[in-house]
Amino acid sequence: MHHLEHIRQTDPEVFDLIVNEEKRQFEKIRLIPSENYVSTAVLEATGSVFTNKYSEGYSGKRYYEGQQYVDLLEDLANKRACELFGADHANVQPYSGSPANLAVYFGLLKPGDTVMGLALPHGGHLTHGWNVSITGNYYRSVQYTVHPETHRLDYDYIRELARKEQPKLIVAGATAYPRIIDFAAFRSIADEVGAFFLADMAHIAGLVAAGAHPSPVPHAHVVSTTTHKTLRGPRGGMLLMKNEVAEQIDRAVFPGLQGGPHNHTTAAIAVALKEAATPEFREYGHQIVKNARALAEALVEKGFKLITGGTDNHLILIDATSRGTRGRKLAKVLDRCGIVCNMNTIPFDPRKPFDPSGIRIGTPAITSRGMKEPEMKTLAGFFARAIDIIEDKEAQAVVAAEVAEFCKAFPAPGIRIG
Ligand code: DSN
Repeated sequence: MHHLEHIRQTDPEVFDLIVNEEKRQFEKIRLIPSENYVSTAVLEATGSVFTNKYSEGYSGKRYYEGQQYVDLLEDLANKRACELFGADHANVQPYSGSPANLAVYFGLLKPGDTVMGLALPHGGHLTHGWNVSITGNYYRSVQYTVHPETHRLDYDYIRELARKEQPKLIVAGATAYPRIIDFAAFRSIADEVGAFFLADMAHIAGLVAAGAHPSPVPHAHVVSTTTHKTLRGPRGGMLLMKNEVAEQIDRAVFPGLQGGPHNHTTAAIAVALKEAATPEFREYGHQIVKNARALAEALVEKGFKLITGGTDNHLILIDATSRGTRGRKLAKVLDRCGIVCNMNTIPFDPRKPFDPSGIRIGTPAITSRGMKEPEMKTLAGFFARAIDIIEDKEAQAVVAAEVAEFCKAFPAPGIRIG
């Protein structure tokens, strides 16, 4: 019997789409740094009957009856989150990273207050105060950039800017920054100007859990994260807080921003947190970084210019113009070659966001498949070939077939084919 037999019977159209997506995820080298493969256990929890239950409120204080198991589940997820990250207090109800960040703004600020975050084109996130986001509209947003020459965070400049602008909230964290973030420095800047410090560790949560990146938890008033990137859980969000801000922020999540929590997601977060507390996960987190370093070195050898010259974490930002192309074009050609990444702006990009200079790649998903340093050299070889055949769609299809063959040796967690 097929593992999706019930969907096959009920809805063959959706069945086909899921099966095709499984095949795509199995046959491609997935390098989008915010994506991963969850375990079958996480998938089962996501598909569990907890999806049937409404639970507005918090454990012991709900607005619906029938919470005998939901309360135990949410308590368990919160306890595991606190233990794994050494936090005072956790909230696993945010639907994803953006609502988690919004809850922090809503809980700690008044509209019009000044917030300071890393500009989106320099590797920040929409919800760190970018102008098209609610966070750049309802608040007075001051954006910092990376250093014009090193393309790294410049803590002296950020401190100066904070002194001048007097933010109520400073946000650290990134979606396209390949270096370690000094969270202690951010906290000292926040303390100097009397600001709250929010660390958004969505991209690196799994590295932090594994001890492969310094933790923001001891330093930040509140840490936000998604649960589905390096942490390898379901799509969801989570907040880790100091006790002093916990009540305000919990109230901002519910009833401030959200109704009922997604209990099936809570179940899967609990499973993922258990998995992330194992020695195997520690090894996984360190291997993500080793793979990223090996891939960065191999790409440099093939003539690709990397922003900051390399990486300390899971992510690499490539300046595609260094190989005579541009981000959008290279991302599309790589996709046709069976290698999936995304176009991305590079710091001080002269090109537009929908046709930027760079591409962003990362190693969380391929490391989940057991790829190691030798495979990173093979991957860099595929990148170089993609450049050589950039206008030749037939040759790109040949590479895609080779990539699919290469992937067969690396079972993908949660994917039941191959
Ligand atoms: N969209 C996520 C990413 O790809 O980095 C950030 O929210």
